[in-house]
Amino acid sequence: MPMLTSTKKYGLTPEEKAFYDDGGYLLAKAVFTRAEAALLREEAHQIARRLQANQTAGVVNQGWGAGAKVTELPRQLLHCHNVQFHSAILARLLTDPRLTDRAADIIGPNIQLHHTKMFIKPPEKGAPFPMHQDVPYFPHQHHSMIAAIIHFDDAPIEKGCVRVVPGSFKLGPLDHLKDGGHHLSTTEYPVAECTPCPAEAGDVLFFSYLTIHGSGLNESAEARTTLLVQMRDPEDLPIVKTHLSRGQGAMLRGVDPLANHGPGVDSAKRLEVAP
Ligand SMILES: O=C(O)CCC(=O)C(=O)O
Repeated sequence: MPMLTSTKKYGLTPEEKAFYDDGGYLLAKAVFTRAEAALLREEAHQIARRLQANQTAGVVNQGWGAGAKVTELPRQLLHCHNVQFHSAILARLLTDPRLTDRAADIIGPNIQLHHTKMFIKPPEKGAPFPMHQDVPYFPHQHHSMIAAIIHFDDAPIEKGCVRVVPGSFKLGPLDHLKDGGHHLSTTEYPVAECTPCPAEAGDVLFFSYLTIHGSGLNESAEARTTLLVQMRDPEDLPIVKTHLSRGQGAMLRGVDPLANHGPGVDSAKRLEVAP
């Protein structure tokens, strides 16, 4: 296939699509090869090493304060937003049709970047995330927003793989507690009782920003390395001016029918409440 084409080659199978439509999540297997995942993993760890050498604020933290409600053990997270500004390999990954063609079967033909977030959950203390929806962080008019978590190494249960509540997107936006990250009650939604999505290097977990998700502590001897790509239909406007980031509004697939239209020329500033 030529490099520059808009022809769709890598859609979801009808079974995968039906699974997503029912559950609001899908673990797509072997989207990238193990060799590619190993390369991406090294790239991610190099970014983390550079940021640490530069003493970049916030690169190593404890994760959400509310992680303390999930475990009393020490918690640590290596974290970097906007990785596409750190590495061309990671920039290229965002428009790879193996990712975006599958996302198009969920969002539609046009896919716009909201933000990227790399997480390295270090061995033995990789921070957990209490169960939550992503919608409170960046609510949109039509709820087209999805996350794709690309796994750069294996993420079995003991590594603190992502967990979900199947079908929970049907509940719509829920009220969240706001202490230490927007999250749901840890007694109502205990992480350990939610459905685990153990993944292998190269797998991609897609889920709606309405799907309740979270993850446990990485208790294993190896880091868990992932890149989360949050993306939306460019015609689905934010209803709150919040969570802006560098690169927001970049097109990953298709076109932006609203480009240079409306109150902001720059799509990252096109944040006014939809009419
Ligand atoms: O990567 C994880 O373990 C969960 C991340 C997550 O829930 C989030 O960033 O909203």
